Amino acid sequence: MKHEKTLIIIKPDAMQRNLLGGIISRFERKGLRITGLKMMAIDDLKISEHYEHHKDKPFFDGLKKYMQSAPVAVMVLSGLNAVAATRLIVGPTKGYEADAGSIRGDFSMSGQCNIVHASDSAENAEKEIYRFFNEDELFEYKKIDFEFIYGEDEREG
Ligand code: 3AN
Repeated sequence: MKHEKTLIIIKPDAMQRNLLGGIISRFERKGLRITGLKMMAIDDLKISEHYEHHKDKPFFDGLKKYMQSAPVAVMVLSGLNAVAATRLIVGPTKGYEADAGSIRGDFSMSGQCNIVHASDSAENAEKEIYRFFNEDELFEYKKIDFEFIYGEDEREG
């Protein structure tokens, strides 16, 4: 296990349904550190890069339309094992299959409108972070709660 960064997109359905603050709060209270945070409209190029693995799927056009239907909020979170820890908070792709207590389990009934994106590996997180953020929009800082979030041997690495 090591300290990692992960990319979150708070999607148009969450923005429209006034869930932004509540979602950010779930990540904060878990102990993840917010390293970057902003709103943006996702352009065609970013959609095609980000959903490359879905570009031949029948739902791609609908997915693109949905992702461009309102601005999104993008976040970079950091912490120990942050990629996997964040995916647990988010839940599996289909909201109607997600466990209660997860973001998708609590707020989504859909496989498309599923509230948030979270990177699925440290390698993809690295690519996704630099797709959405410039270096000067990311902040490395020591949080005063760090020593209460982690045990002594978990603070390095
Ligand atoms: P996840 O977001 O859980 O990693 P992916 O990468 O398979 O899931 O899918 C990316 C996004 O594509 C999903 N978050 C969802 O918005 C959309 N999507 C995935 N599968 C479907 C589907 N069968 N129908 C419509 N949209 C889908």
